[in-house]
Amino acid sequence: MNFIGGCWSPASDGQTYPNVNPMRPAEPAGEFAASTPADVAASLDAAVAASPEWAAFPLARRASYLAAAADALEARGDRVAVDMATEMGKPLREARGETLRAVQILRYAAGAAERAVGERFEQQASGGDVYTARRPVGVVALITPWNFPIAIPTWKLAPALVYGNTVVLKLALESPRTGLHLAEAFEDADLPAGVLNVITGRGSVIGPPLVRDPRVAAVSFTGSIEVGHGIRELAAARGARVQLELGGQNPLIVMADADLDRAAEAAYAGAFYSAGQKCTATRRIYVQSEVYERFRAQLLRRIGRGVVGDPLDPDVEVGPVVNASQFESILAAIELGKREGGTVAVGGTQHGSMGYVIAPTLFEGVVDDAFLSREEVFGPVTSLYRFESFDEAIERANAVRFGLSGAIFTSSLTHATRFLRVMQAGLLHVNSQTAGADVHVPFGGIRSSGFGPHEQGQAALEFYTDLVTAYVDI
Ligand code: UN1
Repeated sequence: MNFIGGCWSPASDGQTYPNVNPMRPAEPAGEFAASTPADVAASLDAAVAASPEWAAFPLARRASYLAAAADALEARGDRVAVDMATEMGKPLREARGETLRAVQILRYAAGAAERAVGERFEQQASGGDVYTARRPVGVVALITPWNFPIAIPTWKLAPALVYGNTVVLKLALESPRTGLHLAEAFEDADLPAGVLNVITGRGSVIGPPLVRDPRVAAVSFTGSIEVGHGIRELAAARGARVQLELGGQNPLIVMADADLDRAAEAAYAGAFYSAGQKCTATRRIYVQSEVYERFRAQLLRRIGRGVVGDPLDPDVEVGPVVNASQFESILAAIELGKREGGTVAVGGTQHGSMGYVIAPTLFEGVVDDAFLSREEVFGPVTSLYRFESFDEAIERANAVRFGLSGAIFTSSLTHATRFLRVMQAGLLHVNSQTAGADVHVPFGGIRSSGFGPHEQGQAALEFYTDLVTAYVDI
């Protein structure tokens, strides 16, 4: 069911689609509304109608709904995590963490009521006040992916709502059940009808009418470059604001002076947690020649110890990928990696015989212009490269069109500092893995990894508000 205007309703024509459990594809996993352009129109009608009253509430009153929704989401946290593991395969331990992150995001956004929303100056001529203020942009459309099915919808809608916008949230086709928990949490919080509207269904059917509608002032999207660029074109054509979070091809550099235990653990987690289905996942691992063999052995041992399989098993670290087509395309990319001269050090095939589980896969000997070195393979696949000098590592790490995240392991202040100056990425990590995001700081990429203001932290204010400057004389 969709959540539109405070009510639960089926798609306008009653159509549904089946959801698939990637660990047990043969078992039914629920039916969800296959929304139509008419459902988009209804949700926009509701968002437009709710907008003036919501925008006029004091910030602290809007924040109180977010705080209440955080409590409601926390109370249903276990169910959210199980639904997430079931419908998109994220292992329970990470699914729990992601749910807590969503709760934290709501609480952080609620705290906006206690933070500055502008700056005060003195006018040059009169000495009177001149200050900046922020206004909601109006109705915003949020188009979200399946790989962080609760955190990403939350990090878009929390700032959108607290700063006074009303929302139409389109959930990913593959993970509707998880996202609908958010609608339920806001319903429990007694959010006024129409402030948050949540719809499910196919992006190709409901995305274009949503993005094209002149009532939508801003569109925030996380997903693939191809879809993102299409959205940007549609939105830009009518002058709407647009924010895109796209892919990554994130490097991890291991210097000879690094703590190799920590580096190997970070490589494992960065490449294989969530089955590598994070735009921040580690796709390339550059290791300095002197420690290459030692690091390789350590990483292989870690992979050997890794627990792979059913995402509902609380010990499992790597579960299935999201669906059959991702499974096929990741296996095809592995074959291409081999044809292009790479060797598989471990993995490379399905793990076991159940579900869409791919064994954590480590390549070696992949050349710099190979597909695996340049493009994003959204699965548990990473490659090891050997380098001699720091400058060489940086040059090769930067030789892709993406710029989301990058990490270095080193004990040298010089290497760390130089890395922080020249690594082409929006998220820089010294001695931590490429993935992960704190809720109170900006998140986003440069180059082809993103477009528009970054998300989260104070950066979210930029996207979800208009800036005005007020001159006041007496
Ligand atoms: C994280 O690394 O924990 O879609 C967050 C993605 C990113 C979020 C990554 N937008 O994978």
